[in-house]
Amino acid sequence: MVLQELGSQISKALAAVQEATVVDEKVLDACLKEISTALLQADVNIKLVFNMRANVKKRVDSDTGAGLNKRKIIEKAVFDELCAMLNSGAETKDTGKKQEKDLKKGKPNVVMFVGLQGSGKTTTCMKYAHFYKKKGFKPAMVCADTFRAGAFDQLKQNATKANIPFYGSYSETDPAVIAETGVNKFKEGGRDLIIVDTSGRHKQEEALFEEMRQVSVSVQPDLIIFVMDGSIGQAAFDQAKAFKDTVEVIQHATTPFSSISRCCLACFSCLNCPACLD
Ligand SMILES: Nc1nc2c(ncn2[C@@H]2O[C@H](COP(=O)(O)OP(=O)(O)OP(=O)(O)O)[C@@H](O)[C@H]2O)c(=O)[nH]1
Ligand SMILES: [Mg+2]
Repeated sequence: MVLQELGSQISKALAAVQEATVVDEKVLDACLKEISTALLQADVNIKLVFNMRANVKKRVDSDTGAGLNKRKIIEKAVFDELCAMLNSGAETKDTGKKQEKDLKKGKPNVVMFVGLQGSGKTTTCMKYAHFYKKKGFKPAMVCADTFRAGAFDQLKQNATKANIPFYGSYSETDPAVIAETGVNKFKEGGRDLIIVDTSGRHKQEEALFEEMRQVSVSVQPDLIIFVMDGSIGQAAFDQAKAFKDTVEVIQHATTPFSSISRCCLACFSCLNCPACLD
């Protein structure tokens, strides 16, 4: 819903440029003001909105020349800036190609999921496993959540339903030990996508952050994905930063996908971290 509204407000602002008899500074400013207001209402970080506005203006100023269609230039500049805002870090400057950590079939890719309590990590782990299974990978799941009672049962139930091998323990209390044992077991078993689900934690919970760091050290993940609940809005930024300062977060996922515009992607683009499963 939020995404739809945002899209139609941006389209409306661009349509006004198309309809203007003369496209001058005033028309461009009005268009950018409308787009900026829509983005701010969608909870996008103010710094990003400010940058978007400045970059569009800069591009329009430098690209406009005799014979060039100013309306098209504005439309393209806005489109590119919005893509860059949502995709920061996803494209390399020189090749324009996705800088995503490509998972390579036949080699054991270890992917660790981290995030706040209840943000959707376990659900996203399952979606991720299912997605890559369909692409021909051989996923396996490791439950390194010893914090929440029932976490292992939840993962076990979901993995069984999706027919994905899993590992966890009811007796071991150290998540780093479980994670390492599970990852080694699946590496030996020839699995090429080993997903490590971890406990939920908040940036003020130092011990839990230390635990997350230890899990990361024990499994040496190829990729760490931060999962956040899109409805937390601007608070996503501080949390994301705390996670990224502790472990090397490389991608992020927002749940549910429909709330994606509620700032989280924008906040994350500040951290130079693209979305997974896009
Ligand atoms: N609609 C919707 N619900 C979701 C989505 N992802 C997770 N949920 C729901 O959010 C709740 C928490 O999801 P979990 O995947 O267990 O979250 P978690 O981060 O693993 O939780 P903890 O392990 O307790 O930290 C569950 O009721 C899920 O069904 C999503 O993409 N869409
Ligand atoms: Mg969980």
